Amino acid sequence: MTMRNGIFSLTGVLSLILGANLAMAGGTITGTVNCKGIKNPRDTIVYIEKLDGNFAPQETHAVMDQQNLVFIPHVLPIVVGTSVDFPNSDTVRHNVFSPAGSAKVFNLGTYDVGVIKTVVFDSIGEAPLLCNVHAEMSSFVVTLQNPYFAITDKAGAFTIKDAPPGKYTLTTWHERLKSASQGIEVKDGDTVTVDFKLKERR
Ligand SMILES: [Cu+2]
Repeated sequence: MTMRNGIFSLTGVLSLILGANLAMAGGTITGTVNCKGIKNPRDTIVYIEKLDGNFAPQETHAVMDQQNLVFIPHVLPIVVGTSVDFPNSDTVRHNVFSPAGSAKVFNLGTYDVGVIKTVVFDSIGEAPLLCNVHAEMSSFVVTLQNPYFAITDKAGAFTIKDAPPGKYTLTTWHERLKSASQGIEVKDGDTVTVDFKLKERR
């Protein structure tokens, strides 16, 4: 074998490996959420309901901040088992808690500016968050089975990348909109487009 052929075939092998890696990257799920009855569909979570296997919690803690008597973000989707930090970045004390019936029931007590408290969200479902000091404060942590989820922007757009190939149920969550589901099929290297029209919860 000549040197030239050697280099040529090495390039061939490399591109085969790279090609295989690209094919393993999964598919993209994208689309739009439209709604009736509320200003815009922002903060709708769109997620694959269930995938085979168990998924590791997120490696870095998720954060639900408190600033100017507002929880930031308003809606926080996470993978089950993930730790969420609740820093008090405000100028006043807060008492974060979730009411009975939440996927995770807890009460952090009243705590000072600069303090960070942490909660592990170990079961799937929604946990509304409230503050015992400020009735106007409200937000949600939504715990999901797997990391294939996205949250919509003001225009209702969402994209879930690198989803493993397969047939799934894609479902929505919004604090005021009725949940909806659609069957989808994800293929390697492909994009599936899904649009939802959501109505207000009754
Ligand atoms: Cu508060």
